[in-house]
Amino acid sequence: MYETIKYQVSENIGYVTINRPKAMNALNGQVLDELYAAFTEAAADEQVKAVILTGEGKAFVAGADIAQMNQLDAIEGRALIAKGHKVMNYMESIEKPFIAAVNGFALGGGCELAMACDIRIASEKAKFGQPEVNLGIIPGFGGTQRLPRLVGKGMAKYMIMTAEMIGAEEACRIGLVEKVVAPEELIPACEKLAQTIMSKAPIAIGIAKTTINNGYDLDMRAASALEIEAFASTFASQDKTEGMTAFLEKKEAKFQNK
Ligand code: DAK
Repeated sequence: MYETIKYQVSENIGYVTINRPKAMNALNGQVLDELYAAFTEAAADEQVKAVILTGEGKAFVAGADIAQMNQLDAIEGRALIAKGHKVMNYMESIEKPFIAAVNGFALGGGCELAMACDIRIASEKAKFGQPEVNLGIIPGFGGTQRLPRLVGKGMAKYMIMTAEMIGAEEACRIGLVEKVVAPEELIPACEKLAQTIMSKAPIAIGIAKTTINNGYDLDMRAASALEIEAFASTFASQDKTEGMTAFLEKKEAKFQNK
């Protein structure tokens, strides 16, 4: 059904793999459309409780498709860029955890796609960069905004203005990824992380994700008000009763997503 990505569900995890290895999984309009469709499937599927996003071959995603971008006029370019924003904003709005399994090059739009995930685990072979200024453009899929929010303004400017590629360990040191593992450990480490998160109360996980995302750009007072209401809504869930009762009865909680 999909041509540029692979999507499968196994043991409550939706696996999305960008599958254009000959073009280093570069993002063209079709990839973005198919990612949006797969994320919509994952969001609607009650069996899916977490998503792992990765790339086939030696790249995670080596950026927007330069061959396609080169053909576009300003109006068409604007449409492509709007499509990218739509996909990445959507990932942040879905109340399920998205884990980026960064297997190789995550450049330009690829680094931006990884940043739109909730948590990033990188293979020791991964490389990150925002090389847009080499092409006479700037990051266009949220990189000027998400990168400084993750690594600080100075480091974001360093990466964007130099176009320098950094390795996985450096990416971890600056806060761009949360963990670095051996290549063969990448998917197992992401699965273990997904299983840990899936063992918690799903409603609380979803509300935590959206409260962090929605509150991040507000001032502290408005963000605190948001947290109060979000917190209160967890008290309406049966999972809250289950979690607290199980603790007091020294039992394991069995969450129902209710
Ligand atoms: N787009 C299209 N093809 C790509 C590609 C890309 N981003 N990256 C690699 N490829 C293709 C290569 O052209 C090559 O194709 P063939 O020659 O085999 O046909 C094949 O993948 C293998 O690549 P290499 O031969 O270069 O492989 P290497 O191992 O030597 O090098 C590399 C791997 C990832 C370091 C290198 O390929 C590279 O530097 N790639 C480009 C990285 C890059 O600059 N990415 C783009 C960043 S800019 C916008 C929308 C979006 C954006 C901006 C504006 N609007 C519409 C306005 C976002 C922009 C970006 O993401």
